[in-house]
Amino acid sequence: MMQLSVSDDSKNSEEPVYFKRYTLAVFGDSGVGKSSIVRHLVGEKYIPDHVPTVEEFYVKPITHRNRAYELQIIDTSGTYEFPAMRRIAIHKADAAVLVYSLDKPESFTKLERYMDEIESYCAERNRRIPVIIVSNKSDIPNLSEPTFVNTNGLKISACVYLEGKFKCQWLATSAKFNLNIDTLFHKMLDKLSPDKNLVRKKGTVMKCEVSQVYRTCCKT
Ligand SMILES: Nc1nc2c(ncn2[C@@H]2O[C@H](COP(=O)(O)OP(=O)(O)O)[C@@H](O)[C@H]2O)c(=O)[nH]1
Ligand SMILES: [Mg+2]
Repeated sequence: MMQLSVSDDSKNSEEPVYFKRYTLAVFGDSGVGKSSIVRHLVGEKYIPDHVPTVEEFYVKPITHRNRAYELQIIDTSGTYEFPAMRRIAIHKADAAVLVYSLDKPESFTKLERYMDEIESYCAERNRRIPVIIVSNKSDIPNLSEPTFVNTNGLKISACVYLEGKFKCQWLATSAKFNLNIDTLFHKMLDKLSPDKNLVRKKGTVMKCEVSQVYRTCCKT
């Protein structure tokens, strides 16, 4: 007689189990490399041409300190045409990445505007979110970070200036050569993880479908 075996789907489920999901919003002037940074993280090819973004949404499973996380990343347009979309992105975000690049000096001065928006929109909901400032395209030769003179008359780097002014971390990256891209997202997870010093014992890693990358795209 044929035997029927009943499988328990809940036990064999292929659904990944995450310790936590976080939404990150990436802001910065158009052309600084926001999409290239995010594309690199999710394993997509580097595109040498600039393809303007309206807003794209990526989901990236990532293992950090032996725990599986899901990052939901909002890649924004970088123009001032879409203030309502930016406001929604800030409200959704658990953290923000602000990008500038050395080949576009005006992108550095625009950081302040993004920072003001983040602070005022977050204040509406009585919250603060961690921000990391990124200097992208660090591979381009003969371009240097701006320098500033502080109140004591000492010359300080952009990194010290930004960390002092906005009280947030700074990182130099190259999306073209994959320099510091993973570090950026791990630094952010360190800021977001409530108990970052708690490392799981070997062999208790949570399940994470690292190969799976979903992407939805919204274009006008
Ligand atoms: N040299 C160099 N070029 C980059 C880097 N990241 C992006 N780019 C180039 O800069 C342009 C704009 O990049 P994109 O990611 O579309 O910028 P976005 O508008 O901020 O999303 C493209 O031509 C990219 O190939 C980088 O790290 N180094
Ligand atoms: Mg883009």
